[in-house]
Amino acid sequence: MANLLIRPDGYLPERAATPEAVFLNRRRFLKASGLAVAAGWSGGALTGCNGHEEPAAQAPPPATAVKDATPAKNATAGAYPARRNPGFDPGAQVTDEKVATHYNNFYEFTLDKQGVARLAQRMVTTPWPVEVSGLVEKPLTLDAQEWLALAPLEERVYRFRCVEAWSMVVPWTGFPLARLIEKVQPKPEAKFIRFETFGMKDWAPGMRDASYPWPYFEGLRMDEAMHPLTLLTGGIYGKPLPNQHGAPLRIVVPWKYGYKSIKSIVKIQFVATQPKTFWETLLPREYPFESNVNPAVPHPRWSQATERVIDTGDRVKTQLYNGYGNQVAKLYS
Ligand SMILES: Nc1nc2c(c(=O)[nH]1)N[C@H]1C(S)=C(S)[C@@H](COP(=O)(O)O)O[C@H]1N2
Ligand SMILES: [Mo]
Repeated sequence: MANLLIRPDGYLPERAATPEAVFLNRRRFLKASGLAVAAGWSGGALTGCNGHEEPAAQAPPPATAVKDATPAKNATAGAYPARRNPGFDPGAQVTDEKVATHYNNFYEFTLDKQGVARLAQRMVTTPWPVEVSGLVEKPLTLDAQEWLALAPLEERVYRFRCVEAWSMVVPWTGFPLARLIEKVQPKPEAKFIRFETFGMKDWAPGMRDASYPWPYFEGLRMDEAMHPLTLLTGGIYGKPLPNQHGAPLRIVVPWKYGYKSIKSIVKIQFVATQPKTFWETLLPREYPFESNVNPAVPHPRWSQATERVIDTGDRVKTQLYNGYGNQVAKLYS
């Protein structure tokens, strides 16, 4: 069991972290490990994000409620709920919180969307160093909560569309990724940004499946990353992100298919050439780098013309750029 307590490279030794946080985290972590072992892990082939969802997949949330992660005293303590920015209102009903928080894609844990919330409890998200490096004048590693204290947090209600043809409408808390980018001062040669998720196999049973190129990685063009809609995200539904939604820090790119919105980021690298991405590496024809939501371009194995709203079950028409064309179409003309 001892290896379960090893932290990712660069993590503070436990004695250097807030003792209360470490104690609480360790208790939560050990408890979660037991639960996770009991729940078991059935490794799978390439399914899920590259497999069409079952039409009747909607099930009620599990009876055992998942407690929200209790954040340690940190740089963003007291910042939630952040003020909602009325400029971001998709004019659609916000998805029921219980449904959204128990219907997750987070392959590091399991391909079972309803199983992610429970398994993800074993992640320890404080401290959480995030390295920002590569072609920048001022490379910097800060804790996720320090990065999130870089600019005022605000709440934005965004439409969110998974490539599997389901969708939700959720209030995220964060600020434009552009604020982080400005802080580190990219060099002119930096044309793309590469993002990477944690690599802790001991936390995440899904990572034992060696047919995936772990850790999860994604990328954006610099102009996409700088776009004001691209959100550096630390919260959802007025609270810090629960682990299953990508705690403690993720991005949300609302005009692209969900897999571009990488979770639980530990590394942000500025690079000169287009980086490979996790899904593109697996299936380049199905999950190209750009991956803008487009109802007119079917996935090779299913239509993208409509989507299922996860809480109501309504089937609605998918919109070009997920409804954000007014703001982003100019990036692609
Ligand atoms: N690290 C990591 N990030 C990820 C994924 C993942 O499996 N691992 N899944 C992606 C996919 S396919 C979707 S649809 C969204 C789901 O986000 P949510 O669970 O917060 O709704 O996360 C994306 N980010
Ligand atoms: Mo997805």
